[in-house]
Amino acid sequence: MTECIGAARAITRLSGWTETPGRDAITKAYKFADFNAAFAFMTRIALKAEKMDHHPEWSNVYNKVEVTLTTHDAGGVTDKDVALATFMDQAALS
Ligand code: H2B
Repeated sequence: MTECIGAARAITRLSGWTETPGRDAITKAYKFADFNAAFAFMTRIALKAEKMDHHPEWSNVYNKVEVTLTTHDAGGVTDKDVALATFMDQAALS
């Protein structure tokens, strides 16, 4: 149903995202003022991910959140990943 567009194409539509080495996925590292800001970001993204039924691979260390997006069901990057990445970038600004 959801077609792979590939990481190379996806990152041309985004800012600050790179191709994840060794797999069809995209990665970005966000840095916030402190842990509180990082976790607030993650909370907003978690609610959106549930609504989309599309979930990030991510990790948090203090004020940093490292995110990898791919569509597991499709075996690579799809428009869903671009949509979630775009939402994340907007959420990180506010
Ligand atoms: N998230 C991501 N990133 N890729 C998927 O393929 C995916 C998902 N599939 N969240 C969803 C959940 C699927 O496993 C459930 C059953 O709808």
